[in-house]
Amino acid sequence: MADITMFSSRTKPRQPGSDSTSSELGKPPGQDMVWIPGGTFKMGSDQHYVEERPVHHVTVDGFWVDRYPVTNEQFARFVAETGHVTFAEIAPKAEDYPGALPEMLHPGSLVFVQPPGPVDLRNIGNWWRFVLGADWRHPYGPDSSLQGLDKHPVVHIAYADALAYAKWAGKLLPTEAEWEFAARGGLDGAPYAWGDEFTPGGKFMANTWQGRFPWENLGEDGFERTSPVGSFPPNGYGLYDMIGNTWEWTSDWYTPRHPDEQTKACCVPLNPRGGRKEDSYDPVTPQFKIPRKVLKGGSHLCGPTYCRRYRPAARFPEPVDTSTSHVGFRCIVRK
Ligand SMILES: [Ca+2]
Ligand SMILES: [Ca+2]
Ligand SMILES: [Cu+2]
Repeated sequence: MADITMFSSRTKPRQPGSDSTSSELGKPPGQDMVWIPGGTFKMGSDQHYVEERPVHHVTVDGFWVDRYPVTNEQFARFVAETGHVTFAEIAPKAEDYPGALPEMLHPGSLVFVQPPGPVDLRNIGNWWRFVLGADWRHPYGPDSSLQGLDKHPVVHIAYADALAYAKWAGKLLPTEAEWEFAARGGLDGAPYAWGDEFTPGGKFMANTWQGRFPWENLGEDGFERTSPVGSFPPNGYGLYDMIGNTWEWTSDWYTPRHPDEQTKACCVPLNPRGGRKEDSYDPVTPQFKIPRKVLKGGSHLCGPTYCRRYRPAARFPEPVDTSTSHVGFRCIVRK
């Protein structure tokens, strides 16, 4: 274990450009992008959900990251220029979904629908509905619109949609390690992106859920659903909404746990890229060969009474064909 002591347990947030001069870095490759200096950090957590274990050291190179999640306004510009049609706007093919009910083989997406009273928390169907006609322009269903939501993160985005946007913007999607390093804001090992307490001094630091999930939505943080990006304080790197508001896609295939800690500094993973595609299928439904990517950051639906995933270490497997009212993304650019 001796070699591991060379990593300090709590590195101070390094300021952008601290390990490169600004002339070396050049101008940000896009508007509202922040330079994240590379470094070695403790990825994962041993204190929360099993899939976050074990804590292990990882090194990532520096990269640029979007200061905010991609907004409806930005996504609209992409669609206007490219004519991109999102996954949720295309009817699923029957042959891809053996056993699917014919009435479900229409364009649609998963929308959170708040039940009127307490429900069985083991059945996510009690609050997730596949709503026909729900898509990024109609986030709550066919009768809804983007009115007043320009600055909200875009939602109902399947993995391919996030990827298409990133390509158009000349960017990439982050790996889980890059995303988590950025979310920690330099506070290596802290449970929250802002420190040791969920609501320091009673202050809400991210758009999460207050009340008894999923039927009591108190909105004490000011928002019952998504919020305009930048509504909560930034982390140590100046990034907004990493935690809460919407989950964010990463490029890594999901693994149910992290690799073991390497006890020699030589062998600490550098820029890890997650698991293998064929290992990412849901073991509960082996008949569906839909690979799953890692989501990070939690959403406005995460709250202490149901899901405590409003932390940098938290992770969730999302099938690439799934879009919902609480998943969006942001992009990076590697040097
Ligand atoms: Ca909220
Ligand atoms: Ca987020
Ligand atoms: Cu959650």
